Amino acid sequence: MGNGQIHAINSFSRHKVLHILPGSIEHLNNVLELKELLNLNIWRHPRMGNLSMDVHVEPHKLELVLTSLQQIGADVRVWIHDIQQLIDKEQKQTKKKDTGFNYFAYHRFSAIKKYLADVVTAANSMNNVSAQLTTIGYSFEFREIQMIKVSRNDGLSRPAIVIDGGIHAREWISPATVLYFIGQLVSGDEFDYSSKLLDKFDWYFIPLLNPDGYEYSHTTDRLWRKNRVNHGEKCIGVDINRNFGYMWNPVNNRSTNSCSDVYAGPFAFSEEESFALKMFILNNKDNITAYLTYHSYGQMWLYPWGYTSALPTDWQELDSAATVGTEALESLYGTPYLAGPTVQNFYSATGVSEDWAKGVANIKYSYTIELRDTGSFGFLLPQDEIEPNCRESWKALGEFALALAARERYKEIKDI
Ligand code: 0X9
Ligand code: ZN
Repeated sequence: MGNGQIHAINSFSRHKVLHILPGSIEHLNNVLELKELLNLNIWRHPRMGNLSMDVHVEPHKLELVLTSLQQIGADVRVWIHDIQQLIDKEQKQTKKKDTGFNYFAYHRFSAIKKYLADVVTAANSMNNVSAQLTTIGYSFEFREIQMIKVSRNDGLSRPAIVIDGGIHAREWISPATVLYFIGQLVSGDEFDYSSKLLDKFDWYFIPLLNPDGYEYSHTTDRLWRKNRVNHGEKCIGVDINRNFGYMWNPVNNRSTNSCSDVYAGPFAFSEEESFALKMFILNNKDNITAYLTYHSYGQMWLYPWGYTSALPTDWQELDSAATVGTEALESLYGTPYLAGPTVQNFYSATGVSEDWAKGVANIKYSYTIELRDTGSFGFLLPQDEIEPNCRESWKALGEFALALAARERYKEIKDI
């Protein structure tokens, strides 16, 4: 694969995702050793209290993996039989719409760029909303990293909520969700949140933080995760969500292998994408109440810390606000979401944006949100799930933000 061309059709044909359930920590360690040895790609990591994981296995490794798992004594189920079949299914399901932007399809970088420009034009013809587009940085391949600010146009400054998407290239549902949020806020929404949300907050969206990786996942390798930087090392790409400068790559947890999917980079903020977000946030940090970074998959609303099982002192406030979000989300279609601390519910990782936003930029309400699903399709979420995913996520965001606004008001009243 490579050279920016469309990858060979059926390049993931007969590739499987195995759902592995080790019976004990010892089994788990054996499975993780096997994963290192055979260079397998983990789609979903084990966590405290749930040792199961989803692992991508290429056809030529399958037999060896299955016999090794049998020897280890770990339970295994074939979760996805043929990754390529899901990729084909995902591509086919674009709903045709006659006019305007189709929120319920996955789009390329250029279409997203055009959409954002159109939003600005549309907002400028309204009399109570303003949308401003800025480029907060350029990727390694020189694509714009765009940020759109949506606010009332009365010249007042309000507490800000910052939302990003697309840190990980293959998680296509993430930018799709953030684009939907922008549309709802600017043009109005079915739940009547937009007007209230604009009265309470200034909104900053970076829908596609990793444009190079995203394009590569469209043209060449659907399962690409990192950016496309070339640091002159063996392999291309850094995991932007390991590159933030808080607890960056501590010695006991080093990911110095450039070929790893979670390579942390040569130094903290070595990457244009993480650096751009850092500069924007630091320049505005006193106004920012919440930072939400959208990923997939797992259906979770997670708060710090991501690097340790310790909790921040104000974790209960973060927990109750997250729960407002997940309960609102579930009320629409009953999609189960878990609200909780990252390490207890997921796995620990260092240099993640959620930790940096709280630990360094001091943003109180910092969350990683893992969108649909729980593994049936994983990163290859079919396009017919975009709409329900977006509607429920918007409901969650609306209720969450209104709950924060109510708290802020309570604080102001107390301060008087
Ligand atoms: O590993 C990540 O960067 C995030 N998950 S994903 O499957 N979208 O790649 C999670 C980041 C949250 N923090 C920690 N897990 N520590
Ligand atoms: Zn992710």
